[in-house]
Amino acid sequence: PQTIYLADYTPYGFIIDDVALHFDLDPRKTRVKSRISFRPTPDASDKTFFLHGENLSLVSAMIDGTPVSPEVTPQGLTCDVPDAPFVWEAEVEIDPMGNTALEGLYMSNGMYCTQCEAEGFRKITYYPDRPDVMAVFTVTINGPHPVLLSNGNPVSSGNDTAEWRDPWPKPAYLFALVAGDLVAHPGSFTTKSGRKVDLNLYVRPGDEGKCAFGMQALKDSMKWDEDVYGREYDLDLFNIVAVDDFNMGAMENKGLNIFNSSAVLASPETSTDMNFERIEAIIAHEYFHNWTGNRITCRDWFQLCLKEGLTVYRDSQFTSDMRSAAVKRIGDVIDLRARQFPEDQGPLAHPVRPESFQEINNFYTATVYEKGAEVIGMLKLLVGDAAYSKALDLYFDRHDGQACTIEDWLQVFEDTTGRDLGQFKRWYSQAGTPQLSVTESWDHGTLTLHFKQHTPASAATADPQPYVLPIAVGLIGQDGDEVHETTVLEMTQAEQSFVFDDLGTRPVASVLRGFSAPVVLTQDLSDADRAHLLAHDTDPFNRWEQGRMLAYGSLLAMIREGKAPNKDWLAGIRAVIGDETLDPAYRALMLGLPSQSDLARALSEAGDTPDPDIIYAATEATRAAMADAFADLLPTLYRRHTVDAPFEPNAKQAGKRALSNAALSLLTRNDDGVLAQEQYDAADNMTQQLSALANLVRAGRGNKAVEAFEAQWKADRLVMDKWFGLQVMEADPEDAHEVVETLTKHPDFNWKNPNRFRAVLGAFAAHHAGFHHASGAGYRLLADWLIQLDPVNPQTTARMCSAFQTWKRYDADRQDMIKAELDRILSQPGLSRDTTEMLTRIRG
Ligand code: BAL
Ligand code: ZN
Repeated sequence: PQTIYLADYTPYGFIIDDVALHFDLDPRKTRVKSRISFRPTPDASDKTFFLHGENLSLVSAMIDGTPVSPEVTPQGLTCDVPDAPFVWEAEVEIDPMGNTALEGLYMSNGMYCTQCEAEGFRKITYYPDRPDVMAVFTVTINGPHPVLLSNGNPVSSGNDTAEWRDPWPKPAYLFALVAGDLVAHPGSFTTKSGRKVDLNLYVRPGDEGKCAFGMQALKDSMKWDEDVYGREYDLDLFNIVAVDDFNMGAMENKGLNIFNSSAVLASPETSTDMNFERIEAIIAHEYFHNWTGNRITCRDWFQLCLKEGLTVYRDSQFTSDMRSAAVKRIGDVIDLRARQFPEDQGPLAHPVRPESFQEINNFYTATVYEKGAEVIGMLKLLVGDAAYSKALDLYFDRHDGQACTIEDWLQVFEDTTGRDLGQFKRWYSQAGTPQLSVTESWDHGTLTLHFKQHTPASAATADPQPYVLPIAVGLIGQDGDEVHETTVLEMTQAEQSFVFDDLGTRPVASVLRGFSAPVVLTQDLSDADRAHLLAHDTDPFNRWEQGRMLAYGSLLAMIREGKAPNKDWLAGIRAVIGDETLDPAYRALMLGLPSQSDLARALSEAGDTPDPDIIYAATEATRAAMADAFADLLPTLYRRHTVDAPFEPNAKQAGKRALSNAALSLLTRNDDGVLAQEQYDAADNMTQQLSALANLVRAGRGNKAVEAFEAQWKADRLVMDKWFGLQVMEADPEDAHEVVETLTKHPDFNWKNPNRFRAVLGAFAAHHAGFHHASGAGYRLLADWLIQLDPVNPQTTARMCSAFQTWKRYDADRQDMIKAELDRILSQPGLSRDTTEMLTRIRG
């Protein structure tokens, strides 16, 4: 496959003034007519007239009304064109029903829908399918469906026909079309300048009862973007459509967002508190793209982080404001370490702005999204809140309507603050997770912190140079009081020291507060100092972090030397979870442990070879020790935080449920599941029901509840995804691959549906000890399914290949078995470009 390089970017040779599309819908033979006004770009170096096009049957083509015969390849077409403005007209035929890759125009449960980002529009018609070509679209749709939607505002509609016009110039990746038998859940929002916007959430009949929460989240997002970023919505209408078959979470098409139904449909009976929070965040994310992505888009796909990093950052600010900032920050760091760190430390490492790719779909990664958001958080910390706001105002003023680069983005900060961001830019151009270490010296009231930073070389960055690191530090005195409030140190060298003086007695340094930079920190603190911070730190992130570091210490000592759990850590956690002045959601996080794959990463970072069985056993023994050490406290925690009031998906109730369910999971180890069964029988919401079910299955007495759950929820595909996933997640490592095999034979295992495939195979890949079973059965099973899915849906297959990215951590036998599976997949004839690129990079 061809590799595309950022360095090769050249502007397109033509400008498009206007696009008119006409669709005659048919499941197998949809006709698409296009009429596009082109004119040559003045001074363009490349005047080749090339239109992308894949899987299209060209019926006819004309230039200025005269038929032409373009040269057509599997990637697109070229044609001789006048050196003056001209009108291109073409008609193509496409097969939405046969489109199982879910890119372009496809069908899901009888409805038509589209996914054009990144390069799906070329499967709809011939077009310069690149984000820097922006145009105004008019769309007419003919088809026997009550609902016919496209971007922008409606122009007219009649029997089985509708016309739409989007006045905002946009790249083709933001095009959308939906047609089907859908029902609307309506709403409205009045913008700060008094314009009324009609809102609709379109769903399949039967899902009407799952719309209210999403609609409220949309209104909250619209208001928040006005209040915090001064951004107002710009059309008369905003539509969201829920679709069952969708590769991603959702898509920000202009005025017509299309959502994976799992990312928008919610009700107390069918959705957990975590689902509600995720749905609120994704609705916000897609809405926020209207300014950071749509009004200002990317010049090319290498700049993906320009819109994604910023929009993730914005949605995390929104969730922090709507819920608890501390809990959101801890959750984001857990997620970053679970998904981005392995990527950044393995064969798939790439800079936040990659410099080459074969298949752009493979770069919708945790690095581009989540590390991209961390980079923006650091920038804000370095320049301060006021300068950040000014820079953003300038960004929106200067670049509205443009397709931009990271250089444009950094320039607004340089112009606002007068800072030179040349070194900061390394966060965009270098791969790898920086390792930051800190040691201390103490001399008569003066504490000096000595920092060293080092970023390991990777395939993407051979010789990483030092970063600008904002390191937030505070000092906690021996009596537990803060003696120095948070200050942000700015580290720019490979080694650098910072001095704090006028201190009486030696304090404990609370370093990297709020996880102020995405690094791996090594701090030479004793367990006693960590316990002191766990008890007294005023920074909620670092307080949690010290508990986590003690947990790591305890677990790693058990894994390496068979030691018993650290009693001081257990005592420290006990004090925090029993402190009723603290937010229950925060205390629930304190009861969490590092995941088994995080432990494998920690062992591997320290030069050890992780044994998944030993890690599993140590985790289980530690959970048992927690259940024992907290035995007298858990029933009180459980009872006090069980919510009796009618279910509301707000942060307050959700936090209480999180704590009572965290208590339940330990209590179940002491009572064999009696309380879990009681909770299961009494549950009137999915948070309580699913948690009880998980505990029952884990306790080995879940058969009856698993059957009852299936009987109750058989008709609800989103709940059945949970049913499939839970049985995999809670399986004993010995049996996990057999559980997966059995589930894949279930009549409702519709493997072509990405949600269902991920529910089973994605959960299996995340089951550390089950997937890495010493027999290699897990590797074989996943490989078999990737081989089966690839011809049907390359994008989802390629994403799931990342399950193998950590293979070099493990022992020689496991490495050999994984390599054999990677080679077996790679040897399949006709393997997709997506999967080929991923596996070639992973294989190294
Ligand atoms: N743009 C693809 C989906 C998302 O990040 O919003
Ligand atoms: Zn996004």
